[in-house]
Amino acid sequence: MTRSFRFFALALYVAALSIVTAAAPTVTPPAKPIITVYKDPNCGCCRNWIAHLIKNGYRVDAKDTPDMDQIKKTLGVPTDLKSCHTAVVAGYLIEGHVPAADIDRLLATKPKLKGLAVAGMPMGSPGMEGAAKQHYKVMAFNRTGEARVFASY
Ligand SMILES: [Cu+2]
Repeated sequence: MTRSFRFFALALYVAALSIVTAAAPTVTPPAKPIITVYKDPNCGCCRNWIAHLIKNGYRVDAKDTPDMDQIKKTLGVPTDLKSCHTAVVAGYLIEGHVPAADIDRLLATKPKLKGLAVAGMPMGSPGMEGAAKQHYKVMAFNRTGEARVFASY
């Protein structure tokens, strides 16, 4: 084996090794942010929605309060989009039974919005599972309360 061939073989080996290293993926997904959820202590569907969030990788800071109307007023939930719980994540408001997938999309695209809402408590939305299923819309609203459809189910 000539000296230059040995050097060439070594260089090849090093190159192959670095390709293998680069190809090995780091599979740790980025942690999802904490969602603060304000809810009435007696609200069962609120607890079910929290379970849905946790199942989808969110960390939840649940805050019980007997005066949800005051919370909604303070945070600025549009009157016609009110539901049971009100949540805050990464500066966005999440009102009602919004699916985790829509929160994922909101946080991935970071649109100029105040938040998302599912008005009322439609059957079949996350946390409102049961025999009956209603069609419902996830609305995106801005600071002035203007809303448009973000997703339909
Ligand atoms: Cu509810």
